[in-house]
Amino acid sequence: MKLTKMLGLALGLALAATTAHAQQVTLRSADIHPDGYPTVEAVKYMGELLSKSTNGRIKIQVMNNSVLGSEKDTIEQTRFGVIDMNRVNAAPFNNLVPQTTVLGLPFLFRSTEHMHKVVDGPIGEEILKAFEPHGLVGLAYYDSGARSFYTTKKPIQKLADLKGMKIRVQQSDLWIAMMQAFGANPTPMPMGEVYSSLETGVVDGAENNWPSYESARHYEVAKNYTLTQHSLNPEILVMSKLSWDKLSPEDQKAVRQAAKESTTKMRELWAAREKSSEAKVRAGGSNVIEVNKEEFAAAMKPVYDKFVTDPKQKALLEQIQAVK
Ligand code: BDP
Repeated sequence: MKLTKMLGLALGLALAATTAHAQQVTLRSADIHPDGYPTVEAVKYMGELLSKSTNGRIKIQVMNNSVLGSEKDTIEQTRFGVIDMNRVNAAPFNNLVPQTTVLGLPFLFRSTEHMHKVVDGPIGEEILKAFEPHGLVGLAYYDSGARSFYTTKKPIQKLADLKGMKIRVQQSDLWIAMMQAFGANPTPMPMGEVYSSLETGVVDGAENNWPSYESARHYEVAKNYTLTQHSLNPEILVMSKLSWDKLSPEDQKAVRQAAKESTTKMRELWAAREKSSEAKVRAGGSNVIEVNKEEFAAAMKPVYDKFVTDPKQKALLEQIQAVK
């Protein structure tokens, strides 16, 4: 065989191999939440869209219920390509991708609408791009509502009640500093350990949105839910850069498109779940407490001083605040 013919044959085989490879892909996506939780259902929906747009070539397998580990662990596995996709709250990304920190700042967003405008616009885009140097591709933001405190024994009725209380926080320096500014004693731990920690008194309380408070059954052991609504930190859907790089540019486009469309679905699912979770915990006997949020917000200056330091961050914060 002539060399050129041999080369042609080899090239042909190689191409066939890549096409065959590109033909069937199942992306494994991690989530700590159970079936039916909006984030889980939104990624499943994204999988349906993606399967449709690629004629069944690319599928998503959602591996939820923490089967792949805690959020911190799955973030590492996603960076190393062991997991292809991951839906995690912005907080556990804070230390790895500092640009995400701004999203969780206490009392930053005036409303869900304000948060949507920020993440849907150029600021949101810029923060998603910041994942790439860390082995991750930012795909979409999902709603996570407002986070509020809940406690097992002493109800929080005013800021001073938090003094010295052991409060579980997500594994993020921002969240540790925030709890300190509230006067509490922060105890960082993965979500999966919170129920038993509340039950056994390792912590006096935690904080989360209505759906997580309900679905993780924390309301069974921490009956006082205080509506501080201190942060509207969104969820973020990412893909492993290693998995991403294996896709053709067209398939990457299809993934982005499906992720984007799933956001709309997520917002509908979220709005409904917030209501049903709230109704469920109220019916379950939770003591829901209204507070003067201004008093809590006024204590947050040290958090802003610590995390918004350089001129770039200050400018970003001002841009966010200026979004109408
Ligand atoms: C929930 C988020 C989840 C976080 C959890 C937590 O959906 O990603 O892990 O809070 O507090 O609202 O750890």
